[in-house]
Amino acid sequence: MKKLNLFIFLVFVTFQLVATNKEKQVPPPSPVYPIPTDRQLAWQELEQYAFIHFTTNTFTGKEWGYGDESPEVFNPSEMDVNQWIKTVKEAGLKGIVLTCKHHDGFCLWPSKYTEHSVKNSKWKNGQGNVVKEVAEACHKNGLKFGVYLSPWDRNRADYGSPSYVEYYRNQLKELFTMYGPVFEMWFDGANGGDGYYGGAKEKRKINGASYYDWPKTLDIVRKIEPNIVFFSDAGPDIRWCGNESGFIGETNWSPITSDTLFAGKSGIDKILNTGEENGKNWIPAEVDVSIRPGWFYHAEEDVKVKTPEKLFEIYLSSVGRGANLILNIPPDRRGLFHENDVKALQGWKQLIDDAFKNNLARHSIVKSDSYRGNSKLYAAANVTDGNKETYWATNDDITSGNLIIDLGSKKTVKYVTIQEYIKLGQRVKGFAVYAWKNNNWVEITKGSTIGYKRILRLEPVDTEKIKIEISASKAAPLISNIEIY
Ligand code: FUL
Repeated sequence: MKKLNLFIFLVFVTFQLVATNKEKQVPPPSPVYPIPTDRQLAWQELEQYAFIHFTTNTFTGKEWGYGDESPEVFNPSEMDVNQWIKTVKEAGLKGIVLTCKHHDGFCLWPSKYTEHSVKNSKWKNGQGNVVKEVAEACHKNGLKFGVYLSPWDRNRADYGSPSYVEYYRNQLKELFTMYGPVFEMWFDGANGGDGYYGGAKEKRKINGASYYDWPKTLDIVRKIEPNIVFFSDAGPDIRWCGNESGFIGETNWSPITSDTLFAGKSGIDKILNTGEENGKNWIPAEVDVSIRPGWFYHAEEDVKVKTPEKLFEIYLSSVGRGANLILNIPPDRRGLFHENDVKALQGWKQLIDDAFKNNLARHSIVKSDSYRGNSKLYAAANVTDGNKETYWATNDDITSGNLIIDLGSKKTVKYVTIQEYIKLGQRVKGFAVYAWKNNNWVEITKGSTIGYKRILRLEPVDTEKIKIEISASKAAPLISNIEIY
């Protein structure tokens, strides 16, 4: 009897060894370039954060200050950064990007390089510092802090000459050494031309491609903050989505060929909106949109705050299509988020929580038509294990395939979330979702790209099985996560 036990044990151990060895022999797929950098990946996982537009415009009613506004007008009566932080956190936003200086040139911190700042405002008798307050509150409360510093400055007399670029760089050094860590830097491409310019009151034109000497400027910042991601229309780390209405393309490639993009290029907005299947650079998109019609607070827009439902649509057409969302919430003249905005954000969060409460796929059985080298390392079960580092993959010569998720019993399905393992590049270019109905697979939706995350809203369907079919892919598809709600 004992001998038999030993024999069974040895057979078992041998099997295990063979199996483990076999898994070791199946190498992971090669990357499909371009691929994201670590800092881009960390940024992508934030998914959504707040934008805060605040300057003299809040008190003058403008969207683009001319640059001749007296610093004295900046005087919030009840400013409370803790109210901003609380609202932002409760809404599920992961950070704040603050307009430290907008096009009007007014600085929200007492920069030593200009008099046009909070130090000459009535607020706190010139002793206040919005940037410091926001940065410190973010860091203390586990939120990321980001900087917007408008390159265009309608206040400066020397705007257009080399000394202004020096000024701009000095301010970047000031901000990054005093208020870091900073996760994202926003370079606004807007340049309307006319302005106060120290009293010259004229139209100035700069050569956008050469004036700022961006490589040198970015290098200065990167040296202080190695993990920063730079946003501008075309990167280098993150690109604009091509509109300010709240959507990225249904087809959204993170790859794009940035050296062929320049402001004013015909069709650039469309290219930024979809990215390029064969783009040479990995530059994921960010969707910037305001909770109100304007970027700055205007009392007359209190009744035009976006509804929770509209914000939910925006969530689906940004985060739900593999872009990050930067949602602008402008403080009012008190220096508080207006009650209507707070209410809309609370409603929005509730809609998200309700929609994605119970992941029906979490404990389901998943099968695939094939998996890489028949190795468990790449099996279908990886898409529901809650581990973002594991994924289902096919053999290199197979660029299509399907995953069947068995829900165990009939459930009402409203959303399907799919994620690619983008560390090895974005691959999928065609897919469809099917539901099992009356002993048949019925197609319920289809699309092109998946990328970091794709959330599909369905006509609610009662079914016990969902099939995801990858119909076309640039190389073996790699799916890391599937959720069903
Ligand atoms: C634009 C600016 O001109 C707007 O004022 C706002 O800051 C928006 C986010 O970017 O280019």
